[in-house]
Amino acid sequence: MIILDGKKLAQDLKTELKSEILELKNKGIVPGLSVIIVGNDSASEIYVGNKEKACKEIGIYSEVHGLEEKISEEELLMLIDKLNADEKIHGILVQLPLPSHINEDKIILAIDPKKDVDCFHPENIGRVFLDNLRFLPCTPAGIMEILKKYEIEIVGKNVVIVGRSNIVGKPLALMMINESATVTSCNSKTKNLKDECLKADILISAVGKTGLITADMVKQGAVVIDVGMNRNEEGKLLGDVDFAKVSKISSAITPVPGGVGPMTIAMLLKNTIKAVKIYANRS
Ligand code: BQF
Repeated sequence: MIILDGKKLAQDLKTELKSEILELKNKGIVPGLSVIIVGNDSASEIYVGNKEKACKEIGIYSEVHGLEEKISEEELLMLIDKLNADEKIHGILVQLPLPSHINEDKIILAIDPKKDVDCFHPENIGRVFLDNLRFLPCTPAGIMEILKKYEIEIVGKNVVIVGRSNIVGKPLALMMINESATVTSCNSKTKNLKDECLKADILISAVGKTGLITADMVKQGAVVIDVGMNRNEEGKLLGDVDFAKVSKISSAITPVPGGVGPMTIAMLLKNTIKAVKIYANRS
């Protein structure tokens, strides 16, 4: 049984990206990422901290705009307009969730699609649908990269995805279809989740529920990707998968922490460097 080491892969990728950034710097270009965070959700603060640290590690200029919970939608839209026009900023990211008085869809629509490094804008999601790519959404891209680096075949495989969020499950299903997998998308209304999961050659859980995927739901030799990011009472990070038992059945599995999470961050960095090239070809 192989543990899919996302942390190691992310380190390798960062080393590659660092040398790309050095080349850009020789041309007088420093990639720039602007992160907007509203309010003080503790998980969001950790994620934004991870992004800042990763940028610093490889030489991306990053700025964090920490806004008060009570900021108005108009003020937030004004900041986005300003960043859209800012020449030193190539990528803009709004950390979700936003407070309930702000319309997330409206905020995402305001981001210049050429700076949308999270790949949340409908134009960029449309490009994922059409396999006509600009950016890829970070978590699904991280999962595809893990499979690629470990030479896990996708073509013709039964891929079962539990969870259908706009950020992970849905775009990942599109990307798996584009790679010629046979894809099943499951959700909380799925009639017999266990039977669906048992068909998977590659099983991906992106729900956010500790212990959702148990050993009896996994086919012998399946590859298991755990996107769950749950914190227990002691603040310990846990996935959706019962790792101890499932890892005895699977042929390969991602741990939490150290699996998909670090690759998500690495893909954000990759998108930010891609944004520099997109910016150079704007107009
Ligand atoms: C690790 C995220 C759910 C909802 C919104 C490294 C991260 C997490 C774990 C991280 C995530 C999850 C992020 C590890 C960003 C991934 O070592 O295992 C990094 O910072 N992530 C986010 O920005 O929003 C989320 C999960």
